[in-house]
Amino acid sequence: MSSKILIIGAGGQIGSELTYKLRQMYGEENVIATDINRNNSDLVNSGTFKTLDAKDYEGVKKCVEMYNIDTVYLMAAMLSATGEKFPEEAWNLNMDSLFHVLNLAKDKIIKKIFWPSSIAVFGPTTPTEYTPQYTTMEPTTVYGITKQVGERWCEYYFNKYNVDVRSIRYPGIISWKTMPGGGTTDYAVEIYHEAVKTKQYKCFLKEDTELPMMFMDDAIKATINIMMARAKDIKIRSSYNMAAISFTPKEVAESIKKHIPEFEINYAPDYRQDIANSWPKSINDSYARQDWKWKHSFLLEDITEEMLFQLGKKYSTILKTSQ
Ligand code: AKB
Repeated sequence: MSSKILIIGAGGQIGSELTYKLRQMYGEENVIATDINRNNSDLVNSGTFKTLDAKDYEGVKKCVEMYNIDTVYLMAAMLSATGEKFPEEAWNLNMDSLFHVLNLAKDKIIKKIFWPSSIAVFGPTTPTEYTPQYTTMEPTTVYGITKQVGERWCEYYFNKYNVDVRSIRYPGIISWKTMPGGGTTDYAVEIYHEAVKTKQYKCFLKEDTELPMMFMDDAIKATINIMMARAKDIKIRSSYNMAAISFTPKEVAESIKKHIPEFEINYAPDYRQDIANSWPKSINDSYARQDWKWKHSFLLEDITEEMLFQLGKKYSTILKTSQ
């Protein structure tokens, strides 16, 4: 029997691309996209879309029952930078939505859950180089706290109620279709947009801030692969470390300059610098590579080429249609 999938938070950076990919794989009628707002018009017009607040248990349950959903991808979350401005809202959104889907699975209304965690679960006392799966975790952001607590609950629901929940600790994700919103790693997307549009970028992190990053295609591949893996191969039920590459703002700028020599970057670090300083520089993801055969494909130069090519097309179309 084929899956009936619900994506909560489908309008966001990862949710939107996941929706497009899952629709290709399972058919448009089997993938229901939902979000609290209808801002992402490409997504809203691409298939079945419902307005849904991830915090509203009755709304989520109604949607699950209406469409006979068996699998939920819970992509709604308030990220690290915005979470620091609205700590209580971040806590409520990130925790309530997780409990709603965990409880639907506990009550056997759905069968399987994907819930993203993040490198934000780590903190300043975590070893920063090649951060291991099991290590000191003392996150200092509200977002990081919600992800760490969420991981504990996922493992608890698996152990206690046999809930099939699977999770990855995403690094910063780089993509060109939908903008990220409210994260500390967002600079690594904005920089490409500004390089194409204005050939200059003011970066909110220092030039030598190294963070783990990944291209969207790799992130989508990982998300789908962990969900397709056999349940017995998913040995970690909190969340898997997952890595691709690590780089600094200076390194991205240099890679952009190979294509746009006149590109200029300057640095004006703000409150997000402290968040970035508390996160790992690189991640050891050997468990993901071993258990469900995770393997990344895109390196920094591949990402730069693809981002500049796709954004070049996107902005020249916008320019043409506005003339
Ligand atoms: C953020 O910067 O908050 C996110 C993340 C690393 O989880 N992109």
